[in-house]
Amino acid sequence: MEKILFILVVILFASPLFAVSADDEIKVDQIGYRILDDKYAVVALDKAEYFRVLRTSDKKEMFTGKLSGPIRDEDSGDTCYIADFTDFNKEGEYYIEVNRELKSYSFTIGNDIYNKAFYKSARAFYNQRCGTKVSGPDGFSHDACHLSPAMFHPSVGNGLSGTIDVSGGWHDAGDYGRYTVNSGLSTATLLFFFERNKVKAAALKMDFPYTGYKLPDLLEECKYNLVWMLKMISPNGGVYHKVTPLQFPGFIMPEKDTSKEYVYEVTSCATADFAAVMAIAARVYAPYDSEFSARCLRASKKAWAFLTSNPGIVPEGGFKNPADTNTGQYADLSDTDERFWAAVELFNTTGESEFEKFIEINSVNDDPMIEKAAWWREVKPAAMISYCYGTQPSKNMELDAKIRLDLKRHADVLIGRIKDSGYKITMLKDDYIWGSNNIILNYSINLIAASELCKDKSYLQGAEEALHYIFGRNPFNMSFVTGLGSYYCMNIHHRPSAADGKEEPWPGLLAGGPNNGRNDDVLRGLSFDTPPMKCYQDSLQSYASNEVAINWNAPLVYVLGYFSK
Ligand code: G3I
Ligand code: 9MR
Ligand code: ZN
Repeated sequence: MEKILFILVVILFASPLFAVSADDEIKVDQIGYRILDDKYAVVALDKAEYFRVLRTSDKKEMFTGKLSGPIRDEDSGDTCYIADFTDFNKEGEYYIEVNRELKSYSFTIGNDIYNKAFYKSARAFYNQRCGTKVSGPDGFSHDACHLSPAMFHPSVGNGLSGTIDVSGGWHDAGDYGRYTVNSGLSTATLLFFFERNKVKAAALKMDFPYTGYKLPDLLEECKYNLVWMLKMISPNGGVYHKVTPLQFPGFIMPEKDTSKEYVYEVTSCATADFAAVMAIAARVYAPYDSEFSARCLRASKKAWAFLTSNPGIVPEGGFKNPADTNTGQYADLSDTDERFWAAVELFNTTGESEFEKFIEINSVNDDPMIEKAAWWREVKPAAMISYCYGTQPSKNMELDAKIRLDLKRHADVLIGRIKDSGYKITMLKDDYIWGSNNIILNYSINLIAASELCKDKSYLQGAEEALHYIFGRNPFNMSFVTGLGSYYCMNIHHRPSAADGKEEPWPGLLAGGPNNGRNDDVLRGLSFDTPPMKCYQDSLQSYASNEVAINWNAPLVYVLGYFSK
């Protein structure tokens, strides 16, 4: 008996869980903070006064401070004190202690803290590949999947019937569908990152199990999805909305999913998003792969021609699943922002006046030009920023200046929100929607853009605060990205993670996050007065708060990449 007890004690102390245990009230970024950054931890307690920063290796006290606050944080319902240890600038591994008993998780102070997370979140795209075998040093793998030709769903019309090869691309999310609208913005976000941070982006190594790749890894990865997108263009230049089965499959590995896949009708939202991302690709790939670049530009222009000959939303009222179908809809009542974005990217790539005119006409009523985060249904913020980054000599400098001015105002508003918030974030109560973690990261993309386009580096700190929230400084004291941080979500709604027989979820994936819309039974089961920032559960069943998706991982890659070294 004693022997068993002894073994139990040894196991307990040797287990990683014991080593990383912490008290939930003391919330830090479990990855860490860069040396010269602002450094805040949040202490969610009714009463506390002082904090200490201790070195993990020997528990030596390195820094002490007085907590500021408290801030009554409405969105979380928490009383938040702030531990500000900005002045502590020594590289190393530390934790925070409050009231001489409560401890935080360990975190690192150093300038290369985001490198691993950048790599993992980017590599997650490779892991989402459909139509091919996936394997790698992380130990996660699946066999080639979804290779059978898809059927045209009868609702497609236009005399199209029979089958079509639409294999490839990235699995959208926790399901295995491929959706043009979402693919467009996701790939574009990665290409924007590449275009605006060339040296760093081109240096990223993604450990592909292939030889013979010639492009920078991130461009190889994006090309894999773009090649699939090119299969989705229909004979008239319009682009099919999605390829999915009629119903979501069960929790099985992709190669086990033999449900029949269908291609759905052309939509103007899909066509415009396609035109935009193909135009971006045309210029980003030009120096590396002129043939592919030219192919993307031709496809983009063909899609644009479809849009000009179909000026209203296609189909009328936007896409809706036919009666026999129950997969993702990416339903959007308006395609004007998507069309605007297509025009911006085509202008940035070609400089042609047709696009410039379209941009001018379709922005006269925008006031302000930007005040929100981009997401799959609302792409105008991304378009506005892209216009300013554009370098065509014929661009309208007055319009450019107006966007920059409004971007600066927007950035000031975001910084103000961070100051007032208990968790030091840019989010509004209404931002806690399905995929809210992508809203906070897209705000950061806006702040990074503001810092570059309005020449004010102070916005960068605001952009980085989002990472601190994502990696643990949140009500759950949990990292929302699998495999990163001491304590991260384990039960993501991701079929390969649930079906592969491993306890560990697939790495580098960002959970959707708190969703006050409560669009699943788990969230509806939470008590009625749960504050918006707490409408989340690390549960496999909570697809509306704990699924992962390419359009949420893409801004994560962007922001991590920006702050990586
Ligand atoms: O914009 C409104 C907002 O104004 C309102 O306050 C709020 C209240 O719930 O709703 C908001 O709209 C919601 C929107 O997401 C933004 O959260 C819609 O109700 C909601 O239906 C919509 O959910 C989408 C979901 O699919 C269901 O269609 C998500 O955005 C979208 O990310 C998600 O995408 C799915 C794919 O369909 C299938 N693959 C997985 C992927 C990720 O979950
Ligand atoms: O697994 C599906 C997920 O990928 C979708 O985002 C989500 C919303 O469309 O739906 C999930 O599927 C669920 C379905 O909608 C309702 N029954 C349970 C399914 C699996 O949890
Ligand atoms: Zn697949």
